[in-house]
Amino acid sequence: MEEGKKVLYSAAQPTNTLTIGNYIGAIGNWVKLQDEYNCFFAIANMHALTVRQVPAELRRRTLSLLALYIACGVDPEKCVLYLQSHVSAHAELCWVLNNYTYVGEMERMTQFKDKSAKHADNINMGLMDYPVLMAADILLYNSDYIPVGLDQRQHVEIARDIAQRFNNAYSPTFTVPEGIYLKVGAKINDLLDPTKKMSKSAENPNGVIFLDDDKDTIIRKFKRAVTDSDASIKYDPENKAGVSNLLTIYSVFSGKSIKEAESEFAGRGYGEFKLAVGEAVADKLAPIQAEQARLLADKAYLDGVLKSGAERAGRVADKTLAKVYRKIGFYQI
Ligand code: AQP
Repeated sequence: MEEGKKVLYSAAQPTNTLTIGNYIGAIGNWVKLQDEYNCFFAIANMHALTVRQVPAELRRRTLSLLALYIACGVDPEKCVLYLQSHVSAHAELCWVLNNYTYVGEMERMTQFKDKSAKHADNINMGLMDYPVLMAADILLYNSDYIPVGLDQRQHVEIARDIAQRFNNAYSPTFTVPEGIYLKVGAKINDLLDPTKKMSKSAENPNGVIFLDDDKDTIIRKFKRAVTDSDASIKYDPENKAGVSNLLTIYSVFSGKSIKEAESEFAGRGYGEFKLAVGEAVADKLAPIQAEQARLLADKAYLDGVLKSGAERAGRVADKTLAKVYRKIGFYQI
């Protein structure tokens, strides 16, 4: 950890293959921030448990996600990369913070409502408690900034509330974190329903570009993307959700601004535009996929990254937890 640098925290769940939404809203952005901040990036397997997982798949996806982080350019020498369940302080602080969080607040969370509707046969306590565990994740590291997609904004806000509530009840303990949201790409939408967030557990995979999709699949999915009948390639999320979503994706993957992309495609047809978006995405993902496969063949290296990450994260987290235990009156020997 470098003195004087602010702390940045983020995570992704090993719940399915990640999507370009996760790449744009999270991992790709982390890479740009890793030099400026002391970064902690977790694989949130405890969060993943809130919906049913197949154990062998969860194990496999954990390493796959770690390899993906590194393949995307997150550097384990610069950042602390670790598995959430390797640092027991997450569960312990979550339990403490549960007592400073109200049931009504959790019932109002959009993600809880959405996931309860989607998994009506399994509305478990973990699903409801997800934001408190996320608050524990963030607060353990005295994080200043949380770069996440817009879908997580409500959870960052509740983490701030919980931190302030605890600080007021005792004395300043936690840094009150701030969310960082991208100007372009904070919410990538589904290709077939461009008013809805692109999600890795979407029912119809044709609206979702997974980071392990091959070029043909990517092009096919973009060809089918829903647009409109207006035939103009302009950024207007209110009235042209599909085209605006495609422009956003193109802008991130080509490195051009939205304005530049609009001029490039002025007067051209949707078919040509969709093909160009698909090609830009496929060209960027191919080397990431190759590097991920190379890393996955070196399990000893990946285990080493996790081991060192758990030690580095654990040191910081345990210190914060000890402080909390002292303040709330847990007897220590
Ligand atoms: N569509 C998106 N656009 C921009 N950012 C997104 N993120 C997710 N989807 C988009 C951001 O990715 C980070 C990690 O997400 P996560 O693994 O915690 O999963 P999630 O937010 O629950 O995303 P999914 O894809 O919808 O997963 P499932 O289907 O498993 O619930 C977060 O920073 C998130 O904001």
